[in-house]
Amino acid sequence: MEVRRASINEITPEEFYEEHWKPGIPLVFKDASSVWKARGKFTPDWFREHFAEKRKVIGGVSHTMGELLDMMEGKVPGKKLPYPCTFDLHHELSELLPYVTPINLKYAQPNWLESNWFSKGNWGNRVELFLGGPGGQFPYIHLDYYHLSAWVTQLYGRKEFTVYPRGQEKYLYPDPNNTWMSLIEDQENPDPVKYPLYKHATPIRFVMGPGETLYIPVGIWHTAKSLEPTISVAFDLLNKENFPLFLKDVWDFRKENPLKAAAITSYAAFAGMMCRVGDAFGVHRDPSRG
Ligand SMILES: O=C(O)CCC(=O)C(=O)O
Ligand SMILES: [Fe+2]
Repeated sequence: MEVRRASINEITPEEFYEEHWKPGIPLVFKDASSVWKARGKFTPDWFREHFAEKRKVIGGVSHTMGELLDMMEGKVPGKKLPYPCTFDLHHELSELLPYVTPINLKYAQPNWLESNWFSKGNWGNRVELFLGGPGGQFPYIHLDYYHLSAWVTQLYGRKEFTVYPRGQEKYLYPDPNNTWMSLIEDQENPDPVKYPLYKHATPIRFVMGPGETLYIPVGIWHTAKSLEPTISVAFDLLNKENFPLFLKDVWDFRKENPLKAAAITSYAAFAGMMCRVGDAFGVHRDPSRG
């Protein structure tokens, strides 16, 4: 299996919805990010110019953005930028939102995470800026939290992505306590004694460059590695197709506290129903969310 790469001239939002979103087939958009002002602008120097003093605590240590960028570019001897190093755009860097609007790139819609119903609370609904240094690898092969589909747009540098065709979780050793993450430690050379079934897996690896967006459907195991200094923005998508699995996670993640789980799951079920009605009426949602 190869991942299809398409330009916005080659696929309309409607075709995307039918051919990729509904059946859950990954796609690389070559240039959907052309609607974002971030395209071409997000470089380490631009971040230094505007946000050098912005602070982030990583592993209990407070760093400025300037220091993080220096680590990312290999300018601090002996210090690598931990991967992933992320900023939640809504809560930590909302100044950047105008540069990534509409977040949905005109393809990731309808997205119920744009709706007021899901704007409060923790549903995995984050828009995240990723900074990565050379060799920085996502810590585990995983499915995205809450069965959301993921959209990752590369804005600076190249990143290698690995996706696994649907149905291969039996070769990937999901952690029984966290069924969305694999137990495999060394993703490039899984231990054949500990993980004998991995040899049947057929990872699909490809490199994404600046401007490209990867759509990772629900249920597709994946991971990523920064090949050089990189800047990306990731957001998630929820709508009627992945809502049943999402709702199950809303319950499962809280079931130790059944009263709270029941209250929150009931709210989510109601919110989903309202979004379904909103879809039917073509309601306008906030394109700065996602
Ligand atoms: O860009 C990456 O490192 C992977 C992002 C990802 O898979 C995630 O945030 O869930
Ligand atoms: Fe992911």
